[in-house]
Amino acid sequence: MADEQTFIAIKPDGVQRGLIGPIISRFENRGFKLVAMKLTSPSKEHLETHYSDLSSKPFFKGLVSLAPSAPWSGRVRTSSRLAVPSSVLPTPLASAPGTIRGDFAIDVGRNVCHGSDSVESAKKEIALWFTPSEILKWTSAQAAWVYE
Ligand code: YYY
Ligand code: MG
Repeated sequence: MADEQTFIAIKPDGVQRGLIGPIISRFENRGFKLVAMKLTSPSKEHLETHYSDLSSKPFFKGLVSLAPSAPWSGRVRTSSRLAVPSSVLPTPLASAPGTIRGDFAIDVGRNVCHGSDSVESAKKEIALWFTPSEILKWTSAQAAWVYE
């Protein structure tokens, strides 16, 4: 049974390219359960907090304006394989076909989505983007057909 939550953000390039639906479908199709979602235009300060671990990187200033973002109930390692965090494989070129970045992205600064890279960072990110009351508790009728 799912006992982890992950945080996925579709970035402005993903929104502009009309990929909200296709990206959400990837997670639904894999068996993830959506527990909260918002369409938002975060402040620079909010994004600086989200990406605080990257503050010394040369590309830090360019990381602005994320858009819709969502925590999903499922397994973080599975969600990472859907998105492929660039901390391990920085370029979409290195992302395998079949992953979101591997199918939809070419350049690292236009990699269409963010995905938490660990259970620990997912907890921090969900707390940064959502209040506890925004996270829905619901039972998916599919759960027994997704998890053994
Ligand atoms: O978690 P993930 O998004 O896969 O990568 P991070 O290493 O955390 O970097 C966050 C974000 O920064 C990445 O999605 C694009 C951007 N970025 C960049 O523009 N140029 C790089 N060389 C590395 C990362
Ligand atoms: Mg990261």
